[in-house]
Amino acid sequence: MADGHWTTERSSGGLASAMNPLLRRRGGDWIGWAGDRGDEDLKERSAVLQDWEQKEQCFAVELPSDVATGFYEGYANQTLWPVFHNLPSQLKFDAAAWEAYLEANRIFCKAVAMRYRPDDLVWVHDYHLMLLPQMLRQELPDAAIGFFLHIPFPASEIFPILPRREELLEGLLGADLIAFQTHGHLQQFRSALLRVLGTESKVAEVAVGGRPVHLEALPIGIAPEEYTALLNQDETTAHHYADWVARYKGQRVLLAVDRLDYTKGVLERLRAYSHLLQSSADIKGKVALIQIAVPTRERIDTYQELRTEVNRLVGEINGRFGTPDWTPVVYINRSIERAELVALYKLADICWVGSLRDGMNLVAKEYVACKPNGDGVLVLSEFAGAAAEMGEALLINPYDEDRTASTVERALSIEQQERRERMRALHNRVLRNNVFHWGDRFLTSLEEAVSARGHYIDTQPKRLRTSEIRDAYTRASRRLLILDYDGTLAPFAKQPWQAAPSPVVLRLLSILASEPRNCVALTSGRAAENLDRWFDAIEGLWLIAEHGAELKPPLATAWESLRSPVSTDWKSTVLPILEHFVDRTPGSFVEEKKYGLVWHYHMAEPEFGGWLANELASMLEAMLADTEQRAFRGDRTIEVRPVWANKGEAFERLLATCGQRDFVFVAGDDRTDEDLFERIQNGAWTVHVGPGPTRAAFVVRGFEAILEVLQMFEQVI
Ligand code: GDG
Repeated sequence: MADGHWTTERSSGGLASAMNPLLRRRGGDWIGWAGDRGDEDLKERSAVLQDWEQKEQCFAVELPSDVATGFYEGYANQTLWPVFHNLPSQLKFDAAAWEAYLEANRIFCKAVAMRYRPDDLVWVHDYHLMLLPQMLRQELPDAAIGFFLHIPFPASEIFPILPRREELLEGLLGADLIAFQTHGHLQQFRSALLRVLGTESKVAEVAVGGRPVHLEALPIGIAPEEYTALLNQDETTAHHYADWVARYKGQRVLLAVDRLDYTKGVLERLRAYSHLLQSSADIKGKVALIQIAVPTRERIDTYQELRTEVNRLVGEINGRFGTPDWTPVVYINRSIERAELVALYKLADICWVGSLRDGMNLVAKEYVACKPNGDGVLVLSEFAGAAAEMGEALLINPYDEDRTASTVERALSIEQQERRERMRALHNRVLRNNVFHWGDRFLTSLEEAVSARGHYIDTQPKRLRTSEIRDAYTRASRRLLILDYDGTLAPFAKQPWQAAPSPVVLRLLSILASEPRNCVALTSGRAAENLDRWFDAIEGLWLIAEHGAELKPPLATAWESLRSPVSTDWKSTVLPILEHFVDRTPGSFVEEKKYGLVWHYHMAEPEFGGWLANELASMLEAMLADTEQRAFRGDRTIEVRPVWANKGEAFERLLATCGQRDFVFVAGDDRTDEDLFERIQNGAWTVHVGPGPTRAAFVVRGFEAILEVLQMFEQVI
């Protein structure tokens, strides 16, 4: 409401700044919340909104007042916002606000479904609507749904703090594409999936049931011409600029533009500035910090407190250092016109972005766009997403106030040539990676993700048909059979030593291995001694131990390692961690093998064991990132071993001796067998035992089905 009448205006936040030019150029409907209704004249309000529908293709979603408050000021901005910015001390949670968030997402879902037409692309924006992708998936199963997170994704130790974390992740996984501002945020999301849901993912994809969800890092850009046009041709901008050049004559201008939000580091900046004025006597009277702080979320206490504290600090600095002809901080606590903003960008010698954490930060890019000649320095927080692609800026840790002050001092005295080289590199990149490029990439990735669904379904495994495989086996003259042991030829036992092979398995292996047309290999994650004890007596059988780390050809007396020499120094670091988890998880234990260490939790309370396994897996993932070892999840196990120790590598070695084969049968039940399925070309009978995602061509329900197939082979003469 303004002067008793309803008005509409485009908001000045980052999302609006990015999407407006994109929508203008590409078209599309914008469906968004129209803001609080209050109790005012609703007829007039509806008329204004209808006008926007017709003229701007902006469709208002109305939220009842209590829902709006719980949703926006509650769960979105007091629970999600602080946690996603790694500032959990600011978190406030209230179950009623969560219900409102849920309800607001439902209302959005209805609004989208109502406007949806087949072949539309639905693009959901930001943390307010994290449940919407899944809700839409239920309502519109075939729709193309993309989600972009404008803010950062929190660190994996912080995300689990979030009340209702599972629902949020599941909500997002309804999308075909989930995109983030940086690779770092994407990695954090993957860690959260692992830690909270126990869901493993690949760098760019996670499988949800029979559906692939694509993951991508797509840093947002700006529409540079919206700034350069004002910079070069706008009279108002030119006026402001001329006025201010005269006004700030003899002073260097430092500029800061932020929503007045605690994540933007306004207080930290003011303190660093105070430090600078204190420590560099010759700077006094020669610099001015212009701080634009746009009011935001003013109904939330923390924001009111921030405003009070900023007012106090500005007063303190000006009171302490100011003179009758010099104001050290020019503080503007309202939104200004774009023309004024551009004039300020043009004027400023330094733009100071001090976010404590930020998805991207468009101000950094807008400033750079307004410096075509390279005259200006960007001082940028390393915790803003923008830092990932703006390495030529002078980077700061905004929490380190005296070092930040030194960097700003350096920015004031940087050599012209260096300044221009840095700024020109930034300028070219900002122009190239603009918002249109970002939008096109998002929509193209979404389309690709949707078309990959078909391929995904085509590559889903089929049920194994015994008659077909019998014919193929019978016809073949050079056969290769590779069989996993635990879970594939025998049921899982609670303790590894309880899983001794049954007489049936021993007989089948002996008969099949003695058939001259066959080359038969038993692969296992078990240690070599264990396989020797059970299977050494079977003539003609290849043995592959520790997932492919070691191999023993028929009749050989010694095992061959796939790599040598092999260092196992890493065990001394990993073992204490696994032992710590044994202490925390009654019923679990550690198995030490030659190449690997395994934490088994079959006998632990399943939910508790699974929960700690998620924690262990993500801890090991981070710890082992730069090493040759990885943590692999098996059936209620977590195993640490070298990456090269896999069944796929052993397969190559096997082929080198057995030669090419016209019938290849590979059966396995867990993750380690997937390496093999992946390596083997089309035409092979790759069979996955049990439920769960797989790259195998066929599936069977349990180990009994594999024994039936082997019995059928046995009967073929
Ligand atoms: C979120 C993420 C991410 C500011 N003051 C005025 C004004 N602005 C404009 C700026 C800029 C935008 O507001 C602020 O964008 P940011 O990126 O800095 O931050 P958020 O609002 O927090 O946005 C952020 C962004 O989404 C996009 O994905 O970068 O990390 O938090 O465009 O110019 N505009 C006008 N007057 C002002 O006084 N006209």
